[in-house]
Amino acid sequence: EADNGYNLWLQYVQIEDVNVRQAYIEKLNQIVYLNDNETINVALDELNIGLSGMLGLSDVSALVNSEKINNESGLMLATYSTLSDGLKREFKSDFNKINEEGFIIKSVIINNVSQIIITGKTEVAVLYGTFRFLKLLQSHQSLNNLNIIDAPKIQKRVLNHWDNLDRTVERGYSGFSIWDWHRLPDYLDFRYTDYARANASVGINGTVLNNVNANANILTPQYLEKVAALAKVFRPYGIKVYLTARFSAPMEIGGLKTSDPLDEDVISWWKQKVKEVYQFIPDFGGFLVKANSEGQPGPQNYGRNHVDGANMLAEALNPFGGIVMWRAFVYSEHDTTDRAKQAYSEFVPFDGKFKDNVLIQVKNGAIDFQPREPFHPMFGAMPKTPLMMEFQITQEYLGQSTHTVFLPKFYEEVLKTDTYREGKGSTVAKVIDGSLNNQKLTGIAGVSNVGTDINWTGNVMLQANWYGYGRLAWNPDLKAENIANEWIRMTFSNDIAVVKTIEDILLMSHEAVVNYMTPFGLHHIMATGHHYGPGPWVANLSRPEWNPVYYHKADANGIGFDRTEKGSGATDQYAKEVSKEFSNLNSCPEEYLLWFHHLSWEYKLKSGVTLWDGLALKYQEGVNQVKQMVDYWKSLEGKIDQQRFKEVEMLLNIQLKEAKWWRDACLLYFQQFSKKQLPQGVEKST
Ligand code: GCW
Repeated sequence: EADNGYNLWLQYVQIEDVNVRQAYIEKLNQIVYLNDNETINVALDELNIGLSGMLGLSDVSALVNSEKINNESGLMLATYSTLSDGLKREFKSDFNKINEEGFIIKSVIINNVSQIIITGKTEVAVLYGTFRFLKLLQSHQSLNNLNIIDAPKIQKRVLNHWDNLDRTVERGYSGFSIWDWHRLPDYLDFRYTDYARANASVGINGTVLNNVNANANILTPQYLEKVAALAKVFRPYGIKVYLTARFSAPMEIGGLKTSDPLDEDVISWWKQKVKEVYQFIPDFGGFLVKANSEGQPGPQNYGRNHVDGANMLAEALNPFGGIVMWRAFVYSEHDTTDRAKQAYSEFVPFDGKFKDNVLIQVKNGAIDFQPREPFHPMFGAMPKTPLMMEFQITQEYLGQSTHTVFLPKFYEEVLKTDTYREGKGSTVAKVIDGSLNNQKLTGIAGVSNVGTDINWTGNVMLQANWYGYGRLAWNPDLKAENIANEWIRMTFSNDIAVVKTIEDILLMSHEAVVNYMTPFGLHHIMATGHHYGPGPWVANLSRPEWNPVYYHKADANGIGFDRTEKGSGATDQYAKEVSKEFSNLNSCPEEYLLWFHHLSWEYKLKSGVTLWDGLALKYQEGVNQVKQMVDYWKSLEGKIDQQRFKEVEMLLNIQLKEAKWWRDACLLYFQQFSKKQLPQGVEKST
């Protein structure tokens, strides 16, 4: 059989075991809904697709009614306000535990008949509960005595699309942009709805439609009309639309002579523009801005600063409830000592200066979405400013859509790291969910890996990264392992052997890629421009901090970037406990060794081998891990559909070939400096 992967984790294939199916069917004699609303309607649509698929029911809609419960056992969808007084009382303490988007799924007995109630304060909460309910069936769990109470810990759970208006996608490896601007607003591709379903199923509630490197055209009425059409499709699913705001828009599309954020005409131009946007899209979410970064215009072009720029936009959006997500990804060619220090130096002094509706969006690490980076020192360092996490779901530096890398494992690693900013236990997750400093506004962004490929992400295994990002955005304390488990059950199979095998592959994959690309804290040694494959030798680019040699600093004496006090001093940007840990060779985790230290080739690692030998062995370990992944995958033949089996098999084989390429290229290159033989156990170049 074939499965092209289009249905993501919303497969809803028929449950094979008749007994399991029958047990579910007996619980679902009717589906009652008490709110007549477009969001409840899409929840009912989803139940229809899900239950007819999984239970083989021919007419789910016949079960649906909007009347109060009679004596059939079944499912009831209702917001708090439509619940009976009795149920309101019964659920009171549960409702106290949830926010506007949280839901309750509970088994109750009404008139001697058992009912499952899905409720929440809003319709969207009920929709989220519906997806959770369907997940119970997707993963073959019991529907007895349900008592699930869950609510998102982060408010703005957003995808960032680096999609251009010509449908190319910057750093996108899954085809073209799914936004068909040419045929919008009147032609609504069915993908828009399925995209919304997928996002809502994991609780993603916002999407920035266009690239942060963009011109201002998206803000013209011609495009706003198209944006409004997309917003209309997404609205029932609780998804708000956001756009990037190019700082020079007042000049580019407004005919002004300046874009100075303190200029009266500029201020009123933006106010007018924002008003217009809200006429098209009344629930517009707000702007994402990349300013004074990699050539993008910004307030500094006029001698102003990030606060001037962000606050000017924030004031324009404020009357309508919109927010500004101002990116902290800045580095300048004028400061060449250590790019890793620049965002912190530029932003931290502004703590407390931004308006209430501004979030500062910070990449997980201080360089740029490397296979592994220590957490960005800004996390925890701006207690009076809401910081938003920016993860990259698309794999710019991680083998793009060819290599299988399960990113939730890495996201989890970052989120649970302790910043020590308010003492022990000040994890990055607590900075992001606002609990560390009592933030009123919280957010998280993931740079999307979605495109026009039939299976959305180019490689079905990477659907797990979209899914897992959403799950962690909902609850940054979730375990990657559990996320993998549920994703596999929904996407491939509940067969224990299949679940276990794919779980093993996913959970080892991130460490594998780090090992064969950038072990021991090496970073930014990818080929120039496209960032695919190795390129540690590149040394001639116009900006020094674009050259891989700037980052690894390999020479006859050793390798690594000294960021301790003897070096760039970047370690000082962390809380003193963390700074000490990273600066001191005895306590610095070996994962970050060469990120923070320049060490001789003879340096003794914890295992007792020299750095050179250890490095070579790590590259080999990465290759071995991919071999293992290939073997594990092969054992699935016949246990999952042929199409996805074959596709992933081919991709894993490419990954193996390229893991060797990485190992060989990097070791040959570094060997010129170390002048040492490869240790035993490392295969010779192929
Ligand atoms: O990761 C780098 C990418 C750029 C990207 C930039 C950014 C959108 O190479 O393609 O531009 O970061 O995050 O702004």
